[in-house]
Amino acid sequence: MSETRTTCPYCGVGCGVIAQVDNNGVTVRGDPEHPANFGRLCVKGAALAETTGLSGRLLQPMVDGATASWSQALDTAGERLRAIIAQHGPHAVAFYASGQLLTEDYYAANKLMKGFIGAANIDTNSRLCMSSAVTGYKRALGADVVPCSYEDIECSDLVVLVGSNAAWTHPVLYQRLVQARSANPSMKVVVIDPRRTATCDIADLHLSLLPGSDAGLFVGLLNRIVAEGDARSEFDDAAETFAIARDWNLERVAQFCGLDVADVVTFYDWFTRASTAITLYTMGINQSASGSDKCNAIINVHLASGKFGREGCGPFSLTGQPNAMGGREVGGLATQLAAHMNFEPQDLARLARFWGTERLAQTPGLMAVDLFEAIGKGDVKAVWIMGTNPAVSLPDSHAVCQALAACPLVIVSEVVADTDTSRYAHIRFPAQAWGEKNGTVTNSERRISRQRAFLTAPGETRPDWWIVAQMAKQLGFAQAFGWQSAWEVFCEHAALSGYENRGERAFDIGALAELTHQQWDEMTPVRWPVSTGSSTLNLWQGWRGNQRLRLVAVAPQGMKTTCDALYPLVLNSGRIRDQWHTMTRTGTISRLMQHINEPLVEIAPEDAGRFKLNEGALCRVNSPRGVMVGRVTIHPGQRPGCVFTSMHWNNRFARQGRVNALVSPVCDPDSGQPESKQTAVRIMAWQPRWQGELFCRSTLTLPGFVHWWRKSADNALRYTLAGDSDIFVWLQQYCVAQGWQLQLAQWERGLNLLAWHDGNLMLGFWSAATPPQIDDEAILCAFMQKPENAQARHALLGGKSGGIPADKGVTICSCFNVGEKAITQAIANGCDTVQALGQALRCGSNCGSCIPELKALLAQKITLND
Ligand SMILES: Nc1nc2c(c(=O)[nH]1)N[C@H]1C(S)=C(S)[C@@H](COP(=O)(O)OP(=O)(O)OC[C@H]3O[C@@H](n4cnc5c(=O)[nH]c(N)nc54)[C@H](O)[C@@H]3O)O[C@H]1N2
Ligand SMILES: Nc1nc2c(c(=O)[nH]1)N[C@H]1C(S)=C(S)[C@@H](COP(=O)(O)OP(=O)(O)OC[C@H]3O[C@@H](n4cnc5c(=O)[nH]c(N)nc54)[C@H](O)[C@@H]3O)O[C@H]1N2
Ligand code: SF4
Ligand SMILES: [Mo]
Repeated sequence: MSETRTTCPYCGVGCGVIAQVDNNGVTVRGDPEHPANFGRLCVKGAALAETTGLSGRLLQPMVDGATASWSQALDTAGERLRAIIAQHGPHAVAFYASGQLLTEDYYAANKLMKGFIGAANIDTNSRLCMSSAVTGYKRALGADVVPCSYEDIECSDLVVLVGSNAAWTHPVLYQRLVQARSANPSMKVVVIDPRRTATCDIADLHLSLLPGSDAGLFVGLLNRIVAEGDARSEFDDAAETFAIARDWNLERVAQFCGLDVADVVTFYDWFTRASTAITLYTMGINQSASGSDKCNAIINVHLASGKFGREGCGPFSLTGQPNAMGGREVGGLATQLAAHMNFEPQDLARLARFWGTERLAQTPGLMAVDLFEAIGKGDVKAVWIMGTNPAVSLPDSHAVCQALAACPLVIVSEVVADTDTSRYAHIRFPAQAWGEKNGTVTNSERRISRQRAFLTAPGETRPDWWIVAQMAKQLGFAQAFGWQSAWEVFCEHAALSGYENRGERAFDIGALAELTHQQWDEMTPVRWPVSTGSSTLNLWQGWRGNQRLRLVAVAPQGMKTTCDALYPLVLNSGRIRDQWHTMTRTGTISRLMQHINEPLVEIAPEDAGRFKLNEGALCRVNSPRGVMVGRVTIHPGQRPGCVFTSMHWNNRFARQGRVNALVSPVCDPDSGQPESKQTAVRIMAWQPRWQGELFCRSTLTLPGFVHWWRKSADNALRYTLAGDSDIFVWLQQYCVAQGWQLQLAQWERGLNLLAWHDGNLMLGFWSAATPPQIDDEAILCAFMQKPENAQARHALLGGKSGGIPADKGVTICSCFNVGEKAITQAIANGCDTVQALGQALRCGSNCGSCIPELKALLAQKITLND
């Protein structure tokens, strides 16, 4: 048995994980000594062991669809890249990287592109995520510094969450907040979000503002701070900023934001009177065509009110991905250089000196959305995609897919074999996954932690930094990429951060540059700066030559999209509790699929009535760019006029489940971040002729006339199907072609087809005019056993006497697999608190992420009794 301390590869909270490997396989638990989580894990972290299997992994390099050796794949990729660079120049080549790469991988990719290929066309998925926050900090503070820590949240009197559903997206941090709030009765929590989310569970005030209107609220708050006469005004541009704010009186704010004046006043009173206040903001702010301004509107109120640079205070942009912050440190974005340097003469000269290169890119490269447009136009002819799935996550996915399909050279470094993006790849490199690779990540509070390998790397997988270094050799730059291990890359990165840095660059971990390999292996989590000189940040002092801090004059703008008679609703998109992005790792884990297993379209009761949509009905959501198909769920927490769906579904898990097929690529001019949160759409109910549930043993390629949603279940795959044309002929032909025996029958609500091989159930299909409510557990048991006797087979056929009762409802508690029906039963039997439910069923007693839902079920019961 062995135990390894490592870090969770999902969200930016950056929880420490202890992985244990023994004869029974891998188990994980929270690291009690890690300062991000002190032993806690959320359900995604707790399910990490289940992701370490090899099914679906990319284990071999591939060239033009055939497996290849590393030397063949590298030779071919090198040859094709060299040819494109020779003919069209370095600007015809681009990298598209990810905040899920480790710092060492990221550093290597950035160095190769900017330092040696000589163009700055390396951008990353952080453009879709953090770039507005980066722009906001750089404009105000002179550097990309997050001026807060998790402890600041715990000791603040007022915690404001804006555009953040932290209960689901930063669950362990949210649980720290829940605990701090119950320990400190004078703490208040305000949530600002058009939707009432699970995060509102602990809110003293929820401001359900109009989508996109946040800047108005914060500029109005600045007005109030100025009006009270104690605003700090020693900052650059203070006079201009205050002047604009004076036009934003309460009535104007309330109207602009669609809020009651009284609620706005409450928020302003609390903020101005609190001795400490901290604002946490994420995608509801950043993902906007004026996201940078929104970030500055938030930073302005903290600077002007003096709620900055001291305990319990500050504008705290939470990072999403596990290493979004590391990417910012290495200069992963096309608009910056490594180690917090910029495209300015001194920085360019310094970096060229350090890297020993004469080819350093001199001007910024293309930002993500522009980059894919340039690929579409043929200006960029080769793209290397590492650790991200742009065919799903970039806006306007049809255009992105068309660009990739037309691109002469697409290289993809991936851990899984089949993604929406890798379908377009000419060359595929198999990367090592979490648990196999070594390196570092930096979390939201600037804390650097080690990810450590505890499994042998399978097949031909390699670390991402190694693949980059090999490619550098192919391109003739072997000397600058001679590293033998991730440790050497880390030390070079640390040395660069301290290089000629006399306090001008806030990111300084120069003191770590001399770590021995063993010291690096044993490194405990540390917050930067860790410099050889002073290692604290003087937050009130701007960086880059001690220039002053700045207020940014913000003229509030609304969303860019406009609703009209044809597209009357605003579509909002984001995350659900148990899935991670494009589902490549979480979508195949049964227990993470049980909470929400389809793309749900949440709509307010008023709108459901207006557009004749019933709970559970299928619907088509259209924008001028595309369509997605989802299932309606009526949610009183939706603001009328707004709908919400998740960003997760994609062509591997559904037909027409991609929300980005609808989203337009309109971006913030300063940060380049797309407005993923607001798209004008219409919704129409779709009543298919039949709906069905299909269970089988391996993935199916279904015919184009069927809509499908793939769901994972233990020991089988499950597809929910719907269509207008008959599928039975297709299914029968498919089963016969496999050599299976067919059994067809009528059940009480429709048709039923079973396919057998050697007494094993290979495929089962139940259809009806409305969703067939069947007991999937009984069916899954049949997949595991040989249901030889006639009675067992009859039960599967769904005859009236058969054992196909209704299902157990959605899984509310994924930690202990407790379904909604068991919970409502327990409530009916007298459980009237979350604690009582926990004692009866264990639900909610581990990570706590489902407590808001348990409370909602308890409240429903009370309403019924009323
Ligand atoms: N379970 C899970 N957790 C994750 C991830 C995941 O995929 N799954 N991904 C990680 C990553 S990379 C990221 S970036 C973070 C994102 O974390 P969050 O930003 O918390 O997540 P989202 O669901 O994208 O959006 C947050 C909220 O913004 C709200 N919103 C939409 N429009 C507006 C608006 O105009 N104003 C305001 N104030 N709010 C608005 C939405 O209703 C939503 O509730 O999550 C991280 N954690
Ligand atoms: N409409 C809409 N769109 C959005 C958002 C939204 O809220 N709404 N959110 C945006 C945000 S904030 C983000 S961060 C993006 C996320 O979007 P993506 O980055 O596209 O999503 P992931 O599924 O995390 O993609 C990561 C890929 O890397 C692979 N991978 C995992 N580990 C490794 C590794 O070690 N090495 C390599 N080479 N590959 C690896 C995974 O299998 C997966 O295919 O989506 C953005 N898109
Ligand atoms: S909160 Fe984030 S880092 Fe922590 S276990 Fe959950 S997903 Fe992983
Ligand atoms: Mo993100």
